[in-house]
Amino acid sequence: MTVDRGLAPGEEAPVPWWQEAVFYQVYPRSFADSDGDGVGDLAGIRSRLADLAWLGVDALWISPFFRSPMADYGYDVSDYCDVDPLFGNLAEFDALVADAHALGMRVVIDWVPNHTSDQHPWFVDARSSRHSAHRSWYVWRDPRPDGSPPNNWVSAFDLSAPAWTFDEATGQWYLHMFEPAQPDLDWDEPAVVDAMHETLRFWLDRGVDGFRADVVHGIGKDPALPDDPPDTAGVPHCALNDVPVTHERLGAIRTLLDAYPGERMMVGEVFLMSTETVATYYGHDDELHLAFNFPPLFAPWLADRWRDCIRTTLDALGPRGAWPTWVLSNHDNPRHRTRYDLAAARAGEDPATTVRRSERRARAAAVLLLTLRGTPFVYQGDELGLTDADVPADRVVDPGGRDGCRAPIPWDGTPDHGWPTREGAGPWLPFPPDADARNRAAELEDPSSMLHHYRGTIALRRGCPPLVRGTFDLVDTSDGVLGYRRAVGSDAVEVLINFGGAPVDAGRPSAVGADLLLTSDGVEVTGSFTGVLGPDQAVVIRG
Ligand code: TEU
Repeated sequence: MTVDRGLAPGEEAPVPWWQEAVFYQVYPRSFADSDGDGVGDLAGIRSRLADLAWLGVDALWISPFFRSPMADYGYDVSDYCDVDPLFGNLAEFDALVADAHALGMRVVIDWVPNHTSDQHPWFVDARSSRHSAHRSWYVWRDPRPDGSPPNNWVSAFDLSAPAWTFDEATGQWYLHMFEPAQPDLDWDEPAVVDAMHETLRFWLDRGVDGFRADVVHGIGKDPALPDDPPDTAGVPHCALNDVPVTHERLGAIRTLLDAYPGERMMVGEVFLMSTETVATYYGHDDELHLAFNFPPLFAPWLADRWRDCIRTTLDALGPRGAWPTWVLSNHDNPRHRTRYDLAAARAGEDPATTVRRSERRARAAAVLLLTLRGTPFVYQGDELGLTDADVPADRVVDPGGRDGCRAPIPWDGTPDHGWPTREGAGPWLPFPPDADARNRAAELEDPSSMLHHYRGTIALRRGCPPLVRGTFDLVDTSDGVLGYRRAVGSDAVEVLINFGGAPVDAGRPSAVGADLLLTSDGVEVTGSFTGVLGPDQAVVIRG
């Protein structure tokens, strides 16, 4: 992937910060609580910035903290330009950004352009009458002759429910790809485009480094609102929506961002499962700077499947000069460690074996995430090796069944794990399993912990140009092993990952004797590679 930037021979192209950065996703409700109400907040995040700088991450993506009735825990925004009192206020946000910048970390915030809350004043006005000033800001349609919704689209969290809600008072249906409390904006209305651009400027002027744009491929919809094809029955419309006008709209957003100094960026959540299609949302370096790519988030822990994911990604993005992203976990899906363990159980692995392998697999996955070509996103708590919380039925709160991965971060081994709540009721969700032992304070004390493994791998990456921006080539290995070579000129490293639970000859005779730079199991890293990988072991060696 060589882009001609008109440089002198031997001169290295400057790389935008977001290509070199390790991002860390903060889900504010569950990160850290400063005021004892059991819900995390901005001051809580601010109090932990030094810990994140110590970990070595370069940028934070903070999930929504805007005013919201919390029907979807902040992804239902009722004021884009204010902080919900639950999380603090604008002054605390400014202080958070200033402190993060002083520590050398960028701050990227979530922007939710596809829908607002039904409590947003725009929608309150829109539904007040067919003739209201904001009626055209949302997608309203008459019922079909039999009274049914305008088309067959289904919503994201309840696949048996239409993506439409009938408004009795005004006699029309409104569109919502998610909850009824999240009406979709109509970006065909120029006033919506202007108003949403204003919300970007509001935060850019406050100094944010960029945005993670929620379901951003939804800002264009086919104006005819045709039925989804019958063979996609049961697939939410948000996983299918892909129309040309969205690209124009992203181009305008890119122009807006690029007009600001300081390389402001946008990483889009394009929730489409075809990586080839997702690639089109980068445009030709004139739409999204980055887009999430979800097949790896759902990929099982198998060497062949990962090889396919990597090939597909690099083949789809490479020709456009588009920079990949890698995600193993986020706030919408079971953590990868939980997914891999559940898949092993389903495949008949003995539970005692799973206990032994679980930590090793998660450690190898960290090496994979942090050494692929592209920008890695670490989800809060993955650096502690957390698994999902068991959430009893009477504590389930999320309409999308995603509470387990949103469990609060256990900061220490005290009974409240760093979440002293005023009424002693504890945080809004239960803690992940084993929080007495698996918490930040305990892992900080233990040099062999997952926390130190993440820190060490991030540090290795930072000091190793081939891992940050080098070329990428898959290499031949034995079965069950994934191997790749990263290089900048003659400076090269090789990454080898054993996806199996038994020692294996990696099938890389040429690598025998190479200097070991990192082993995922934390075993002595001085010395040279013997050619054999331990069970579930990843190694980085000099190429
Ligand atoms: O997610 C969009 C999305 O498509 C996923 O929620 C997907 O439907 C889900 O992972 C399937 O399990 C974004 C946010 O990340 C999510 O938290 C919000 O609930 C959603 O948009 C609506 O804003």
